[in-house]
Amino acid sequence: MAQQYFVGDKEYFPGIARIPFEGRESDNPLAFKFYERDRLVGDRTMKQHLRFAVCYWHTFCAKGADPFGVDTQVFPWDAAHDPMAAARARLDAAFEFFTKLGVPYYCFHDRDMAPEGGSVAESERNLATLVALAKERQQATGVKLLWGTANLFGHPRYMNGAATNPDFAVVTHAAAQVKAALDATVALGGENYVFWGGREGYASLLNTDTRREQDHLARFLQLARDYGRSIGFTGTFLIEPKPMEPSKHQYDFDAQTVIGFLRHYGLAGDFKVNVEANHATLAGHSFAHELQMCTDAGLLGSIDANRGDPQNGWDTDQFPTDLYDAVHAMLVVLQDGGLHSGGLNFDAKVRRESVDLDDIFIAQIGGMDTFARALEVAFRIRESSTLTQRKQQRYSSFDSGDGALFEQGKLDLAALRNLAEQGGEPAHRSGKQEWFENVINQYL
Ligand code: XLS
Ligand code: CA
Ligand code: CA
Repeated sequence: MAQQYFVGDKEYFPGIARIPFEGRESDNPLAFKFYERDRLVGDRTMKQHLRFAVCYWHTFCAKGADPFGVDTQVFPWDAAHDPMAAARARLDAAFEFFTKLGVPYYCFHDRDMAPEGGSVAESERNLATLVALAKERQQATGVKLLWGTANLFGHPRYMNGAATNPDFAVVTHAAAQVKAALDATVALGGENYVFWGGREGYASLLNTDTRREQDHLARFLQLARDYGRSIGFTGTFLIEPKPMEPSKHQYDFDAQTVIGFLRHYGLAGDFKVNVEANHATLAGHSFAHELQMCTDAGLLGSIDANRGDPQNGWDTDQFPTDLYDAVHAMLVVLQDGGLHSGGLNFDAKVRRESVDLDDIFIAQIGGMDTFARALEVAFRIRESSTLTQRKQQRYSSFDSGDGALFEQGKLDLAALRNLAEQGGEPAHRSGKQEWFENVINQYL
């Protein structure tokens, strides 16, 4: 009997079987060209290196609406009128999708999985009911939770912020939601828990006490950390930076801002950073820059793999296709020793115009193939090119002699002055930027 890849009582993607690997010559849109799960790259398989995750929200909840138009997607799992029945159907569709695609992980917000109730207690019950079902589905399919989170931006009560809301009553509701989302994450064995503060910022400085709000944010994160640890969460808490949208300015602007914040408030031991590519470019950085800043700080937690559109100034959350960019990202990941307990979560959605049900498979396959190829290329660059060596060589004057003494803090400013006098004008040394840039192309 053919293996069944759906776990509920209905198949939501009939006609689509488990996505096979067919290699780059294949013209089957529903096949991997580069991602071969069990293929070894160094001492780990592609699956172990890449730790792919599907995001629940864009994939099964977002239906193509934009500020100028209503939904364009019609999803079969939304047919039921009762929100809890629809949530159950969505869960079954989600696990069928994860299984057919062959991803090891997924990520979700509380409200993606279960509808908000009329009270705190009812919302908690709704979530707990769906979490129990998700646990069964995880056991049946082997799919695991990369991270859970709470949606602290959608409900109108959060219009002035959640943990940073000027009204304490709203802060308590945010706490209730995070508490329940942490319970859910622990129940599902989630490896990380994410805070993305879309409305933790301001629209106007004139009406905002930014100092108090940032203190409140830190206090809130401390309480969440303490609660999480008290219920047995041993994973990593992650902050996901984004400079703006929906707020004009978000406190978690970019990686370096978050790193400074975590260190300032004593949170760096439990929290790391979840870097999203599209948020990096919105902050005026590159994806690789954000990854590098986190790696340098020892705080790279996980990755939301997507891309923006350079001609649009907002968060388009498109699937990654730019190989050069992905190779650069994977070079940093490999430098960091891999993704550890993080993963590559495709926080990306198909376009409003992509309305066939197989489009979500095609999109996800494209993202996975991009990163599978990028992994191989980055691995080869590190193995066979002299890129890493040449980067180190640029700093060789600090490896011995006075340069080493400087690094060790054994020279004062006056001593440096005397060395300058003795040494005379330094020779011009080329940065060889174009050579470095060409190496990536050579290995593509
Ligand atoms: C929105 C964010 C969000 C987080 C999770 O821009 O990317 O989806 O990843 O709350
Ligand atoms: Ca985004
Ligand atoms: Ca994200």
